[in-house]
Amino acid sequence: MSERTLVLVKPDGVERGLVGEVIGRIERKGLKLVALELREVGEELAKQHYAEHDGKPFFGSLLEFITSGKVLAAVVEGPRAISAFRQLAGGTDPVDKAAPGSIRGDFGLEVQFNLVHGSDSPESAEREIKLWFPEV
Ligand code: DAT
Ligand code: MG
Repeated sequence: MSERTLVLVKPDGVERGLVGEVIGRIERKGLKLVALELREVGEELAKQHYAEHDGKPFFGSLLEFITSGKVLAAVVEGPRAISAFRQLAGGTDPVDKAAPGSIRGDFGLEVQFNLVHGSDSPESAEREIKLWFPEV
């Protein structure tokens, strides 16, 4: 059974030229790109995307960061795509949680600058895909 997930290469990943690296890993895993767009993220979209973190101490800096530069947004599809991409990404903290071999484990150092986003559940995926790609 196929499912869809929302993937972002965040401003640090775009700035560092890691878009090709991330897309390459997604494709080599066997997942399919359904939609792909390089875009700037406004305050409103940022707030809605990260709504679950509203009120946490890092919420302000998270919004500032995600709106600080271009983001590559993608809808990715395949069997167990949500877990498959979360595994490719690695844990949230690139040093303590993300294993070497994962995107965050290979390229990240700080939790805020962890390069990629992937939806964490079917409910999140549906909500986030509607938010970023209402036409898909
Ligand atoms: P994930 O991106 O692995 O789903 P999350 O949803 O818990 O992680 O958090 C969203 C983003 O917020 C995360 O990618 C980086 C940032 N973040 C999380 N915890 C943080 C913390 N303790 N300090 C600073 N930024 C944090
Ligand atoms: Mg999350």
